[in-house]
Amino acid sequence: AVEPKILTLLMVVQDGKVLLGYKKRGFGEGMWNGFGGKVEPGETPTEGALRELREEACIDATDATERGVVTFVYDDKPRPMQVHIFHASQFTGVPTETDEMRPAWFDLEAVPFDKMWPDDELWYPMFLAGKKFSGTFWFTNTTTIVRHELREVESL
Ligand code: 6U4
Ligand code: NA
Ligand code: NA
Repeated sequence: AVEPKILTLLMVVQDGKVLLGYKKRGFGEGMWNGFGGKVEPGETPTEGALRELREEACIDATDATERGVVTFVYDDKPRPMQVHIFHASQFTGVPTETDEMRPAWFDLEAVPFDKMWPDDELWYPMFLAGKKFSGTFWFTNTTTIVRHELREVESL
């Protein structure tokens, strides 16, 4: 089996809003998403998630917890992506636009799912309810889900 690439995704949720970033370049360009990227050699997923948040939004999360592990299999990518998904509600600093991301707060009732990865609409309900979850999504043409598995888990 091909080893997956390990990536992170972190959403800050505070006062009934979620902080997302408009991805200005690279994979997922033109969509809103949490902050994240590839975990580097020698880093834990938590360390990678906090570093990517700092690089992309200029803030430091102080209470990040892992909530999900989701694998994305893209028909046009040689390796699946295993994404460790984190929740935070507290941070220091001021969310600031970077070369990669333009941050904005969205009401939890108005998350822009039509401008996000299509899997997000499926796992956000569990994420926002404070549940832990695990799953796999298989894609064709980069953004069309052909099959998925998703379940709540006791621990990750
Ligand atoms: P470099 O190449 O270093 O600038 P890096 O920031 O390390 O990039 P990037 O931005 O390519 O990595 O990482 C992709 C981001 O997109 C990660 O946060 C994971 C996330 N992602 C990938 N597929 C996704 C999907 N189907 N749904 C989702 N997030 C996804 O919500
Ligand atoms: Na990134
Ligand atoms: Na990176």
